[in-house]
Amino acid sequence: MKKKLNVGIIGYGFMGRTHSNAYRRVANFFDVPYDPVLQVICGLEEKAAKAFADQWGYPSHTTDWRKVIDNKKIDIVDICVPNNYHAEIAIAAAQAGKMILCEKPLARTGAEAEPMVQAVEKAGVANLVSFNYRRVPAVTLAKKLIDEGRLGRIFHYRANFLQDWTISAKLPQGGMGTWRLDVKAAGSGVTGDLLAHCIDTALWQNGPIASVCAMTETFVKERMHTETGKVEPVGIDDACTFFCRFKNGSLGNFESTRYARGHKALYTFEINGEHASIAWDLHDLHRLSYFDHRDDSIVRGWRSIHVSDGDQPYMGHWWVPGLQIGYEHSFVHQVADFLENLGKGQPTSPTFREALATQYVCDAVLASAKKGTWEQVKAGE
Ligand code: SOE
Repeated sequence: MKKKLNVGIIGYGFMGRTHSNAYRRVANFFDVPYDPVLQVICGLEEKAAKAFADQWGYPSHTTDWRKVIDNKKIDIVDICVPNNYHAEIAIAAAQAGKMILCEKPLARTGAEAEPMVQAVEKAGVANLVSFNYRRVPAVTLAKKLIDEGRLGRIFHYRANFLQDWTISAKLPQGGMGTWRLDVKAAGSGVTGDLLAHCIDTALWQNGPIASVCAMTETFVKERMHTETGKVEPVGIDDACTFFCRFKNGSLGNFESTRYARGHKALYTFEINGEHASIAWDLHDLHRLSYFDHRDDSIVRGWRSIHVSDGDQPYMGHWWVPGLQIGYEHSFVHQVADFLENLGKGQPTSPTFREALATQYVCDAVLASAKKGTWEQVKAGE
């Protein structure tokens, strides 16, 4: 019998669902050394928390996150609430000796994230930040190809994350569903919400970023605030574009917006190296485009790898070659890696400390946009 690990999830929104699904599925498909058991769901409203508990098979629910932390039975605290609550909950959970999974971004700023890193390291508890796209098999395969040296020296890294859901000026800021538009809750707009994904993937694949030069824009300057009922200034960045220099000498080019009509969640990246290039697109997430200049010239060209074979990352755990998986599986992979590493006494990437590096890049991007200058990125220790 595997040891059971009791899980308490704080937050029953979109991310609460992706994480609940991951804990439910993981042991069916991965031979993980522990059995995670959903024990308690916590959310703001009693009725919604109960409905969530019933739907996902949680034996209990609460509206008070401290009860999750104080519950001696709980081994893993999983944080799926707006960014302004991450620090307080994570620090309390670490002090109570709980393992922690925290949704991205780790916090609103680097300064807010630093004590979170200290708390988990002082308590010696396992910790992970949910940058789930790393664990889409095609993205993991891209990392493997880079690590194998197939691309050779890397010259360019470019990434986009485009959406269109906040174009209407009638959309409010604050509250369930629209807290991402409220700077007090989110910390920033597309930079912390979307570019943080691109930055995390880029740091993982291509190493540290040394300096950045950014511009941001807030297209809708005032929105009704759901909590005050008043029209208030909007403090988030609706769009952000930045250039950067990586420490390995390559150049980076990143863009994100919630004003690209027609794009719902178009995360793409392209990496150009001396010998080969790689491109990926979230809307076609199981495919990896790969060009290798060393191929015979008469057949040389971009190939589209359908990442679904058993010897490609994670895929041996799912169906049979040729049958693809989707977005939700990246969260299952994240929990699988976490449990597997836990069994070996190893950390799982990105830890809080590793995610702090992403936070520092976001800080530098926002500072650069504000001042109109190039900014050095604080080095993650
Ligand atoms: C925002 O719309 C959002 O849900 C992000 O918060 C997620 O991190 C991203 O994966 C999809 O878009």
